[in-house]
Amino acid sequence: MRVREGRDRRHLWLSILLALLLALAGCAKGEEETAEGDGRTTPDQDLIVVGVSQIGSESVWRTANTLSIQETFTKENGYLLLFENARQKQENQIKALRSFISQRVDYIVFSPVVEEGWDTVLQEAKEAGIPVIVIDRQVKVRDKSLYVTWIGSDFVYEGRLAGETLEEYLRKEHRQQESIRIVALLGTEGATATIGRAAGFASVAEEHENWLILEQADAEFTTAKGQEEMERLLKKYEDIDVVISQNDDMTFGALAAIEEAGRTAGEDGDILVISFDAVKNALKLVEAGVILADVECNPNQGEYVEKVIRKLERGEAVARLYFVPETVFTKADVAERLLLEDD
Ligand code: GZL
Ligand code: ZN
Repeated sequence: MRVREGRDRRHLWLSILLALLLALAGCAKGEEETAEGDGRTTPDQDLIVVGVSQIGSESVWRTANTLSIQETFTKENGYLLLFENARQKQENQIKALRSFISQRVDYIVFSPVVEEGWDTVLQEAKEAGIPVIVIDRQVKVRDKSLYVTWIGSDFVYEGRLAGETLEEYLRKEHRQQESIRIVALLGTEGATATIGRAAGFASVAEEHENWLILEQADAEFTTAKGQEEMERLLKKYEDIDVVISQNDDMTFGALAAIEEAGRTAGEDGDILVISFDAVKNALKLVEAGVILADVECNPNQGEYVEKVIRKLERGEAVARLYFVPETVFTKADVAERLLLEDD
């Protein structure tokens, strides 16, 4: 999809809008805006306009994901970023995408809160000639040409990593025969992370007839719901051996509920907790032996999106999907990542 021809058409009135904004802000320095730092100047009308619709701010992971976008799409790097937070609502994302289309941005980037319901608005973006890059979670659309590429995590692989780490631990503890009673805290229903992580873990669990998944509770990726659902599960099942919690925010809530119920989490406790996202405060709990394992979910997608946009700007082909690199952390290997994250 040739992008450059469309730019001039779209940019005439955008730079008028921009000049107006700058004039209003009293900092209009005419066309040439000198970027601080490397002294490179990017005339406003040459900025690549990127409209980003972010799901919300439901989790520590999401905050890191937003930061990686905002740190990448700066004026110094040659971008004008239009950033919209949808507060977890699909209709807010669709509104944001429509506003990007009417503002004739150069690129649309978004993380879809759920997989279904995007065909119409993405068809409108296609008709407007605006390339769409999907990040993080995925969309289910009939016409695959409605987006250029998807960048994110291999969630099924993440789920398998959780299962294999539990397998490894139980083998080391000679608990392969014991009945292992498992509950799961699921993220947003219909989200790719939720679907993939559950499928990946199930593909390992089904290899062990002594593993019993008692219940999978919807806890929406938040701490509050994680605590609420864990309290309910602890009351309902007196013997829970393992909690598979699909993100660290729900894990923080679950740990509070476990403590409140007078139980203990961790290798020396009676409930093993496996989590996802590997945010810094959770990795500290891995190091302390409270969380058995934390599957990383790499939030730093901004730089990958930028590489794709640069390729599109050069008229180069891009792949249909890019998996970001990630691993799983246990007590044995969490120290070096924590050292790296130390500011
Ligand atoms: C995963 C992302 C999930 C995180 C949660 O890529 O979609 O959404 O695991 C976040 O923390 O809410
Ligand atoms: Zn048991």
